[in-house]
Amino acid sequence: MVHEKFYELKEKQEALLSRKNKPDENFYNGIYSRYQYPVLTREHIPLTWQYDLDKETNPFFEERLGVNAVMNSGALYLNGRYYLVARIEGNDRKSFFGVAESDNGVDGFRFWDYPVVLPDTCPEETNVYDMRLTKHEDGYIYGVFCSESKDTESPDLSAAVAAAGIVRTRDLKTWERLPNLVTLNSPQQRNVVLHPEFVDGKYAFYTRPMDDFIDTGSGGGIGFGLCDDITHAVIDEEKMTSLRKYHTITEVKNGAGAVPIKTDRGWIHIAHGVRNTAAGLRYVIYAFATDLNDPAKVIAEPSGLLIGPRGWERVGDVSNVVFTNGAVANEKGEVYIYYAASDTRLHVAKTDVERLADYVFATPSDPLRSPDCVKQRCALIEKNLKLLERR
Ligand code: M1P
Repeated sequence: MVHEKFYELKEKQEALLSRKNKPDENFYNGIYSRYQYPVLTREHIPLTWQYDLDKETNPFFEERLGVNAVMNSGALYLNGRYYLVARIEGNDRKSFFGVAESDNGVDGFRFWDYPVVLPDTCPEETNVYDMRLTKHEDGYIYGVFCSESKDTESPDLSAAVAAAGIVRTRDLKTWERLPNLVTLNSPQQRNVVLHPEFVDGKYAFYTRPMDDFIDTGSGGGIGFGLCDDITHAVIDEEKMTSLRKYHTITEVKNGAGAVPIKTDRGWIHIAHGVRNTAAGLRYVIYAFATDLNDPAKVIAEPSGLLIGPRGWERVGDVSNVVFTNGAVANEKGEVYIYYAASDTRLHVAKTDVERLADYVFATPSDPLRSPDCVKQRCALIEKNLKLLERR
């Protein structure tokens, strides 16, 4: 017999799932609107994933397999629908993926009946997370994610190794696992993104070379590499694209985020940058553009952050973090940027291709020194005051 508590919780959850989301009227920057409510939280997880509904075996209706957080999600726009492959973290700290679907991209996301079951081909793999979904011109949808294993060479119990796992699918239901990406010059990789088009007839990846699991060490920023065969992906040379820079939002590290969006002015990338503070690492989202014919060549770099953690976004399991691994553009040119707050829940920001391109190409770049930043700001003020005087 189904426990009566299930129906009570189900009704509450239904209210949450059918709640309409609206732009937050208290936020304005002209670049995007932030939405009032998160699009996915732990409360969106089907009760059947967490509870044994049977009153006989679960008389107190206790959570048996709890979910701690729903966050960094790959995104895909397909045949008029919005799909998120969310990172779901169980109470046991292990992450896995679940597909949630909506018809408008800002609310009504519902998880499918089962989480994603990936082929279990790597016995040493302990944790998987942060899938980027690329609809590639070869016809497949690829998922590139972090595949984490224990570092068996180190006596430190926390020592781990990060690699880029690769899967592909045509329907987000059946997944084929391919061997992990091999980068000959970088011992570890995280935040790897597959470019949606062939470059010089090859598969192209944005990488994030790292010497260590947490510290990127000598890794200078976001890399870019080509490989002939995605079924045995090997990159022998990584060029650098968006660089880490002293006293900027990318000083400690950065990483590719969403699959780049193609515009007539260039590829727009939405990535993350990390700096250190007395309160720990602060993660923000930034944007840049690369050349249409050479997607490794940065052609526009607006100064500073695009999305920073604000208000309640600043608080969660890993506070002061916003992180994206999914954004989509639909046929109307609307852009939905899915970003997780503090490794706890997933939000959406909405803009459009024209507005985003204007931001990327018209925002001045970071002059890197306070005196030059003041000059930059004074030039803006002077222009504005002259304009106001003429009225
Ligand atoms: O905790 C913040 C983020 O930390 C990692 O990002 P990076 O590799 O740039 O440090 C990722 O593990 C990400 O999942 C997480 O949100």
